[in-house]
Amino acid sequence: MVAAEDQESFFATAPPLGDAVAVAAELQEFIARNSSRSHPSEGGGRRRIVCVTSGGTTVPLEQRCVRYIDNFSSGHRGAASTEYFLKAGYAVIFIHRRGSCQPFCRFLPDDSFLNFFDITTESKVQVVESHTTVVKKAIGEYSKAIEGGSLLKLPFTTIFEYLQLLKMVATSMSSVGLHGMFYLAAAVSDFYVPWDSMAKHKIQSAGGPLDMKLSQVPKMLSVLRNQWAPLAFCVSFKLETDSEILIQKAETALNKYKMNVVVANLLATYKEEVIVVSNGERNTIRRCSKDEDLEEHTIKLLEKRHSKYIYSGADGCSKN
Ligand code: PAZ
Repeated sequence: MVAAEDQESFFATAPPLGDAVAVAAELQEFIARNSSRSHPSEGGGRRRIVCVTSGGTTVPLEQRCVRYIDNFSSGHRGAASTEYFLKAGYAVIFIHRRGSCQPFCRFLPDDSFLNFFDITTESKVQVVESHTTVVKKAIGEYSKAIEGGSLLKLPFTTIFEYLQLLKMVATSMSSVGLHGMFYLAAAVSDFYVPWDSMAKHKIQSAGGPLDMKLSQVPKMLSVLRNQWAPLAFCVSFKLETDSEILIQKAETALNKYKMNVVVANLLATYKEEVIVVSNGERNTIRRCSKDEDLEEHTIKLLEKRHSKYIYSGADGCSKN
């Protein structure tokens, strides 16, 4: 359990979200709209909402930030998973790192973006023939999600922004009796500099080597489970570099934070293989070729598990 004071002091001292009022209003409107729709799966019921987190959080070292510590994550897993959740009929709240990989844009390379276009006349630019299929598909699917109101994108950069957004989403869903799913693929900092003990200005190098003590970020998975979203279906991720400890760490997270599922992956193979760990079960999902998305299989499995959870009544809601 997180000491209540640690959690309270994290939020009390964190710099508030810049546009908290507007984000809260947008979020409430999204939740109300989607929860009044029906889910396309068998048996109907309310539309399912999943909160997908994606990308790495930063830890600023200075309040007027010049330097920061970052976490490994391109956001590809979160973006791909969002696409498959939308396909499965979920509405998705996509909490993502600014500038990280976005749903439906995974196949558009950012380093050679200009290679996609040709100038046809003085005033016209068009997508080059060889890329039209992929661009048309991306535009079509993205527009459908945005115009259909089933995708809400909320950006973060720092650990402070990320945890405030996660809390806001979880408590906004719970406050209307909606439990939904949390799919926590973001790579979240374990250590940080509390805002009130952080240097205000750029740290100067004239003073010699930097000696800095980092505090532990309160373990918010336990707060999510125990306070913000007690009945939600929670899926967390565990990334390790040592295969010897991966499963044991995933099982510890499963039990300690009462997650429904922990998806375990190794840095060396995370694009090829994940192990889905839940109470008494382990499923290894491997992709057969580079053209395949591991996330397609993972989301199919999670959708089934989520349905079972809902139909067992574990989310505390009636099935109709
Ligand atoms: O974002 P990405 O596709 O580059 O990487 C995904 C991942 C490895 C960050 C994700 O699968 C994951 O394990 N997230 C949790 C990381 C952690 O243990 O903090």
